[in-house]
Formats: sequence, C-alpha cells, structure tokens
Amino acid sequence: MPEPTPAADHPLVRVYRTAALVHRSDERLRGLLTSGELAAAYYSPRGQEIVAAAMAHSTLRTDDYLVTTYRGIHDQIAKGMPLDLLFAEIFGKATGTCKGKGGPMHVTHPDTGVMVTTGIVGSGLPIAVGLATASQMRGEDRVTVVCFGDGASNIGAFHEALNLASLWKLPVVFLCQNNRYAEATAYANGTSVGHIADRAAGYGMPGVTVDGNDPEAALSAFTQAVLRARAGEGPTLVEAETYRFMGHYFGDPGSYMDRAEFDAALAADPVPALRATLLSRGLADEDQLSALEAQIADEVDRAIAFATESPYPGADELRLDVYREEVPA
Ligand SMILES: Cc1ncc(C[n+]2csc(CCOP(=O)(O)OP(=O)(O)O)c2C)c(N)n1
Ligand SMILES: [Mg+2]
Repeated sequence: MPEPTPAADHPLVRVYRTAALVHRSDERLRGLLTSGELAAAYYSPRGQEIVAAAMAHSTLRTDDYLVTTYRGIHDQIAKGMPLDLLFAEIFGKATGTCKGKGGPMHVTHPDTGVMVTTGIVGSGLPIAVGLATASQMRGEDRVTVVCFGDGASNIGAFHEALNLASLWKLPVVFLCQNNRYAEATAYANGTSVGHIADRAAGYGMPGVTVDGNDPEAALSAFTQAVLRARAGEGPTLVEAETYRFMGHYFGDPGSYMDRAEFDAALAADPVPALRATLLSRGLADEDQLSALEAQIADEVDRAIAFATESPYPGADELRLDVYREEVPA
C-alpha cells in the first residue's frame, strides 16, 4: 500500500485506482483467453475504464443499483463487486456471484447493487426503469444507473424507457458509453443524431455529452445526474464519449475500424493519461503509484487463483435457480 497522504483521498487518485484495477483485470483476462486457460465469451472494456471509475465515484453508493451489459466488467468492478466472485463467475465456477450458472454475460451481485447484466442490446433500460419505479414506490432514495452502448440507443426499448422515466420522474441515470462502434458498425452508419444526448430533448429530460476519458468532466457530469435523481428531480441522459480499443468480442481483429481514428484514440489512452496527470499535479509520486499498481496486480492475481482453484457447479445444481420451485429430475 502507498503511504497514506492527504492526496490519497483525492477524487482523481480514487478514480485512477479503480481504472487501474479494471485495466489490470482486463489485461489478465485477455491473457488467460489467449493462452487457453480460460474459455469464455469476453467483451473487453479497454478504453472505457475512466467512464466506469468516474461513474462509481460520483457520489454513487453501494446500495444504488447498476444495470450493465456483456461489456461490463469495468462497471461491475467500479461498483465494488468483489473480484474473486466476479472472476469465478466468468470462469463458470460454483463460487461465482451466480454459482457459475450466469457466466460473463449474466453477472448479478445484489450485495453491491449489480442487479442485472444482459447480452440483449437495449434490454437493460426498461429493467432499470422497473428498479427505479420500485425504489420510488418504496420511498427509498436509491439511484439506478444503467450503462449501455451507442448502438443500444437505436433500439426501441431505449425510447420507451426514457419516456416512462421522464414521465414518472424516476431516479435513473441513463449512462450511454459511446465507444463509436456497435459490433462492426461505425457510429455514423447507424445513428441519426450527432450526439446520443440530443435524444433526451424528445423525452423532456436533460441530456449531457461529456468527454468520458476526462475524469474531472465525467465526475462532474455524473455527479450532477446522480444528485438530480436522488433529489427526486428525475432522470438524466449522460453520453460519455469514449473509444473501444479492442474488436467487438475477444478474437475480433477489428479490421473494419478506421485506422487513423483508432491510432489517435490509442495515443490518448485515458489510463496512462490520468497517471501522468497525478504525477504532474503532485497528487502522487512515482513510488506511490508503483506501489499501488503492485498491490492491484497482486489483488487481481489472488482473485484469478481463487477462480481457477474453485470447483465447477455439480450436476445437482442443474434444476436449481431456474424456476421458483425446483423441478424434479
Ligand atoms: C436485441 C439485440 N440485437 C442485436 C444483438 C447483437 N449485438 C450484440 S452487441 C451489439 C452491438 C451493440 O453496440 P453498443 O450498444 O454500441 O455496445 P458496445 O458493444 O459498443 O459496448 C449487437 C448488435 C443483441 N445482442 N441483441
Ligand atoms: Mg458501442
């Protein structure tokens, strides 16, 4: 652990710690997939680390709800999901958040507010509206954040969800992570507006476009949206502009991506950029960051060892957790 200093509690240092944890986790998972030690469907969030970290540090609480997608480990880790349980679920092990029966695309962990992870594009938004309706009916001040991609904003469920959330002033933050691609479709080839946030006006809610790779801008935009939701003033559509550094799925070479745009995005990689900012502003020194990164690497290794050594679920689990009552064999 780095020596505690006044700066260790600085919001940018906290965002960096979370982003670096996501970065390391993603790097190790891709390594295990490459070596064949892990066989799983995997959608890397590489490039989108700062968005998730800023979301988590924007006055969001553990008991606030999160709904995310198949490209979701950055959101889940940032929300505080224990790494060992997350990795065990990705590995399909009995110790995972869903006993290994959800797998990487259906990670759920209510203890940290991760209520749904879904592989059906756009389907998280109405679920978030349902969760927020429940909070409103119960008189709780809990906020629901739903993360989705630019492509998801072209799905009908997006529009229905925004309409109802605005009509009922629901405590939702619609967080669109605009990484410029939906599978192999570049933004301009699939989306009718210059900014996803422009669509908020059609539903009578604030819409904000922010540089999702700028931690201060993202923290500020997300915090305003969370506070507005918690105060009962209704939903906000926040579009965080970012970039997808990998192909759509693990193994996709992404040969359809614009090279010049890709190279420019990679040159502005937000994780080392934030690291450099911490150093230049004197919020941390090289020794402290190296110690922090060593601690993160160790934490990730321990979680991977836990997942690797855990057993697969037994056959007796097959019919459990499927229906409300167990179906006899
Ligand atoms: C309803 C539905 N239609 C199509 C698909 C196939 N599909 C999987 S991911 C994806 C692209 C989604 O893009 P975006 O919302 O931008 O998210 P990203 O993958 O960039 O994070 C599509 C079309 C799906 N899973 N669900
Ligand atoms: Mg996308």
